[in-house]
Amino acid sequence: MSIAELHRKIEERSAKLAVIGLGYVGLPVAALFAQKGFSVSGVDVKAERVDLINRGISPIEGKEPGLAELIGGVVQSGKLRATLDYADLKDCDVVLIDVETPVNHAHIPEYEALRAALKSLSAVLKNGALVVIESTIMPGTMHNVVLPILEENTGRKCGQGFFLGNCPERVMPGKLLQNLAAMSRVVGGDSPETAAAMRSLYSNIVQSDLDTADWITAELVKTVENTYRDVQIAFANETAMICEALGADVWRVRELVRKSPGREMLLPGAGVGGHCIPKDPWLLASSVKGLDVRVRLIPAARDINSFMPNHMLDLLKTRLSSLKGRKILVLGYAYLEDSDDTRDAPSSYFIKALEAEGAQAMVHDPFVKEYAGDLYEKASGCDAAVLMTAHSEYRQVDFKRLKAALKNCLLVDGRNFWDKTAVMESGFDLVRLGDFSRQG
Ligand code: SAJ
Repeated sequence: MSIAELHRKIEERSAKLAVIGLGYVGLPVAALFAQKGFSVSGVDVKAERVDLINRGISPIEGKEPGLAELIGGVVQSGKLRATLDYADLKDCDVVLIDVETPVNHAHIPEYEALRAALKSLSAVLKNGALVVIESTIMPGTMHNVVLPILEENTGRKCGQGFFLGNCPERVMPGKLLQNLAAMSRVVGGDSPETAAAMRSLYSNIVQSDLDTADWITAELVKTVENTYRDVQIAFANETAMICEALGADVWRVRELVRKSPGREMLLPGAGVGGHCIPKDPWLLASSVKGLDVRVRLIPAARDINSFMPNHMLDLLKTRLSSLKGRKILVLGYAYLEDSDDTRDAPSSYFIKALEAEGAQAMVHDPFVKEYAGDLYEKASGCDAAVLMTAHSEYRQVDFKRLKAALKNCLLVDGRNFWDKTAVMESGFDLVRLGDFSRQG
């Protein structure tokens, strides 16, 4: 099948689609294309996930508006079917790949899942089919990893026996369907014709810009946009620590800095977690390993942001000289406010640091089952409370009850969350990240 024929089938929506990896990216994408009338086969390695989907049940935790209903509808209509078996993809014209692409402790990208998916797909890939990598990958991966695996394992040439694209996803937990429809995407093709066919495909589910590009540009856009955010957050965090040292209030400084045009200073905080921001800078930095360019700012920003949970311990120790034998109430475990997503959560590092000092962490999080429960019961007998995640529920804290429960009226605020006057008038000793001003 030529790219022109494939393009036509896409336009007619007669092209059979497949999505490999039915996680928080792949499953919503598969369901959205199915809703548009495409026949979609989804492949995953987890049997229980496949079974849930085929029963019309969403396996994705957390509040994702509209997703459960969408999945139920497209499974019921027979447009979406999940399977463990790659053989079910043999008639597919387009295959999207949404498998995990983690980095290891040495910050090197690990592509086991990607390699396995590509090899299994190669064994059944239809002649002339289009393969699109949606996972976030290190710039250069399309040319140096994906292309060789497909050509070697199919025995066919890219651009003739199959077509190949990169279309990085832009999603955010809690807004999966909304972001997929609303956010622009880069469609990187092996040729302009392939990129045009990809635009035609994605125009079914994306209502925003679809910008055509080559592979390296598409790979760079995704990793650069998240690295940009990480560096911006690191700047805010380092400024917060400077303000502490100078007895200033970073929140007031930030408010006035932002009055200057183009100074959109981000928020200092107790740490930077999640599935994207802590990982993607390493994918970008690794892309030039061994080449004649020194990458200094990106690792330095990661170092600052990774330090913030330890800095929260430093703030605690400005009041409690020794933490040994202390009980500390940790408010928030999820990496993001009003989310149950705990991937790479700053609180996990903060708790490890507490325990290394011989303290005990009493963790509360209304969104994380393991840590839900009565906040004041958990506070009972604790030497301090430390706010790590800005869950809205913590706006309703009854300071009188909290004060009665705690052994010490000590609060550490890692997210500029509470009004400092109100808290101090409630009789608390309040330590605020970034604010060592006299009234702070
Ligand atoms: N954080 C700060 N200060 C800030 C912003 C965030 O400390 O000013 C912390 C958060 O507490 C969290 C971490 O950084 O622990 C990440 O927060 P995030 O707002 O970046 O949320 P994520 O991780 O869901 O990022 C995703 C990314 N989207 C994609 O990868 C497609 C990111 O590029 C988006 O900017 C972000 O969603 C968004 O806000 O949409």
